[in-house]
Amino acid sequence: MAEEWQELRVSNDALDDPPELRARMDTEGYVFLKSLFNPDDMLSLRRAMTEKLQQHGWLQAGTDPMDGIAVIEAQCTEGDIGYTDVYHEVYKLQAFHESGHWPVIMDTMEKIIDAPVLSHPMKIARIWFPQYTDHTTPAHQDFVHFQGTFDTYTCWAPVGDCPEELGGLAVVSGTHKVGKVVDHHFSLGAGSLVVDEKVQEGPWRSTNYEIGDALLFHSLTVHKALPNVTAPSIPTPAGRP
Ligand SMILES: O=C(O)CCC(=O)C(=O)O
Ligand SMILES: [Fe+2]
Repeated sequence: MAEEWQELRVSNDALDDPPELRARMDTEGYVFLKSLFNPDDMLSLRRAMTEKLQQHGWLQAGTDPMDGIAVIEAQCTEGDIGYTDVYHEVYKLQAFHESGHWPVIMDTMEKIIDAPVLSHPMKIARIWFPQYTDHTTPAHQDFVHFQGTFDTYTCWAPVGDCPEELGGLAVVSGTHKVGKVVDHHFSLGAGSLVVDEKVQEGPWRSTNYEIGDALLFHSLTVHKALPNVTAPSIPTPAGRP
């Protein structure tokens, strides 16, 4: 059953106005930008990642890895040995780590924070099996996982179109203003921690993401993934071009 959410505010109108971008991050705890990344760059990354997934048995042999057709029997999650083995194959890709240094994201973050940017060494790939919804990433603040300084921002970007049913990211606007780490407790799902209580009531904001879109948010902004409810045998859309 689909979850309720409202559309993210699109901030492309403020791309040439850094103080306005900064004001939106300060007020809402996120900045959502359509087509920030070059879709060709994202598609090359998608190919490199999905080829690894196919070589290691998570995507059906003989299909185009770009279609992302899962082997449903291979379902596994963070914490399982089998998950880590394949995750590490993706994590070894230089192109994956380089994506966190692409000039467009460095420049955009510099506009938002009005200071030099350091790309955090910890990149995360979120690779999730269809209809494995007990393990959908629960509501959390990223500071819990990254630590360091609250002045840390996440860029979440899909390597293909990511309509609602594929389980894109959702945020609760303004939740970073709490100014601290709120209590979390154990949960199934990526990261294994969920925020306690009220904040989970939302309202949640998300969108039908397209390749190239980027959601930037503060380390204290509460966010989660929507469940991936797609049928395993349906190709997932790679997106433009
Ligand atoms: O895409 C997802 O499943 C959620 C990613 C996320 O919030 C995280 O990795 O911290
Ligand atoms: Fe997160």
